[in-house]
Order: sequence, then structure tokens, then C-alpha cells
Amino acid sequence: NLEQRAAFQDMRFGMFIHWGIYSVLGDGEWVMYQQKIPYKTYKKLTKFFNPQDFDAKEWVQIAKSAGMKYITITTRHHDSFSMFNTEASPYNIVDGTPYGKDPLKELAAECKKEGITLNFYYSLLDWAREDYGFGKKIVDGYPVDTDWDSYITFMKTQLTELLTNYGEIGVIWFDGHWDRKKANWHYNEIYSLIHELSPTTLIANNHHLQPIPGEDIQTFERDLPGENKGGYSAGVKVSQLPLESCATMAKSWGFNLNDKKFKTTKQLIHFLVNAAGRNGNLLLNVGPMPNGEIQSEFVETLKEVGQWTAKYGES
Ligand code: FUL
Repeated sequence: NLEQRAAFQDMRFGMFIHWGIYSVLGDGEWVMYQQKIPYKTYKKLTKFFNPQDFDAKEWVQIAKSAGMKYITITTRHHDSFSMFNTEASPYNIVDGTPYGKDPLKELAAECKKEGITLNFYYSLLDWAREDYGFGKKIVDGYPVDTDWDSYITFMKTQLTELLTNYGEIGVIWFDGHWDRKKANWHYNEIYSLIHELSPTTLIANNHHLQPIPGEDIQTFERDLPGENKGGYSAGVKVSQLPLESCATMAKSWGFNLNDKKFKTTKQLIHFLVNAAGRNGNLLLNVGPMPNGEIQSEFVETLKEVGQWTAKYGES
């Protein structure tokens, strides 16, 4: 997949999308954990999640006119809710919400039409599933009274769905590594599965460590490659792999009603230029609202960024 790595490196600018039932509460994607909402209560949010104004065309146009070449969207975040049609759990947007449709299907079709590469974020960490056992006592590296094999099987089933039902997927972007020991994640098996199912799909993992065999991209959370201003990259050295920095447009990843610390157009262009100067990409995040729209502040700023990339960026 050297060809895909090179193509990825050339893209320079992508749109990160954090979207899930948490957006209903407008307090970021960690709201379940931070407000200590038990799963039983949190799952009631599914009833209020009905993004009638979601329009894949609109999202893709916003990304495209900003000069972005790819979109990386959360298929399932730490809260365990799947934003796609999955047989592996009923806790998903099609079976569990009044919306009843799969937005990733629409997004995949629209991206394909517009020549935008679609990537999938996938959380390893899970706050809700019994077999994961979040918060349970860990003995010998494993949580007590859980069925870890079942969890690994669940992830494999979902990854298989994600790589077979949505056409060509550019990257699988893992997150949540820190919650378990490295050996628990069975990376060998999981990465091999991905490579078998889709040899052209690249693997990224936001683990804040040196790259693990099988990975194609090195990620830097809220930072430029080689820096540690965000506090996530202590001791991490820049590798030979394609590099990607991810960053927010305000403070939060998931939609946050109170988050008004918007970065300016100038700041974002600086970030983009500095990332490119280090031969890295910038994956810039938006957190769509529960109705499915991207908030106007982000849309406006991305338009301005787009004026700059149209003028100075490579096509
Ligand atoms: C972090 C996650 O915990 C955040 O919620 C977000 O997804 C960010 C990109 O990665 O580690």
C-alpha cells in the first residue's frame, strides 16, 4: 500500500467529523463519562436523535470548498453507539433511533461522487458493553467478569461491515488505546483482518506511541508532528510514516453548545501550513449538531480557509 500512503500524504487537508447521540446534549463527546451518566440512562438519548437536516451533499461541499480532500468520521465513539447499520449490536442509528437510516451510506455515496476519500474513525475503548467491562477491576491485564473474546469478535464483525458495505475506505483510524494494555487489543489479528479485507486501506491509531507494526500513518493529537503542546505526544518521535495532525475548530470534538473559543481563519491556516511544512496532513474537526447540520461559525470559517487554499494550495 505504498501507493495509498503516498496518495494520503498528498491530500494535506481533511475534515474530521465527530458525530453521535452525545451531540443531543451539546456538551462534547465525553459527556457520558464526564457527567457520570450510566449507560441505562444515556441510551435514552437514542429516542431524541433524529437528524432530519443531515445532508451528505452539504457536508461534502463544505469540506470540498475548504480545500479538503478527505473526510474521517466517527463510526462508533467511546460511548459505544454505532452510527451505522450493524448486525453486531442493536445499539445503532438504524435500529435504535427514530431516524432509522444509515448516514454513512449516504456519505459514502456522496464522497465517491465528489472524489473525496472516506475514512472511518473506530473506538477501541467502550464505556457501555458488558463484555468490555469498562471500569471493572483489572487482574492480569484483563477486567474481571467480562468476556474479552466476545469484545474482540464484536470489533472484528464491525470492522468487516465497515470495510465491506461502504465501498473503498481510505483509512481506519483507531482511538482509545490507553484504556487497556497493548496486548489486549490483538493488533496483529485486527490489522491483518483489515489488510486481508481491504489491502488498499491504511491504518492509523491515535495511541500516542511510536508506530506499531501494521500501521501506515502516524497521528498527532492537537499538535504538529514533533511537538507536544497538546500534551498527548510526550516522547513520541516523528517516524518515516505519513503524518497527520488532528485539531479542533474550537475546543471540543463533539458538538458543544457552550464552546465559543473559535480558532480564527488565520490560526487555522497557520496550522495547515505548519503541518504541511513538516510534511504532515491536517485533519480539522467539526462536530455536527443533533439535527445533522454543521454550525454556521464553522461553515463561515471553513469558507474563508477555502479562499486561501484555492489561491495558494495545490489543486
Ligand atoms: C481522543 C478522544 O478521546 C477524543 O474524544 C477524540 O475522539 C480525539 C480525536 O481523540 O483521544
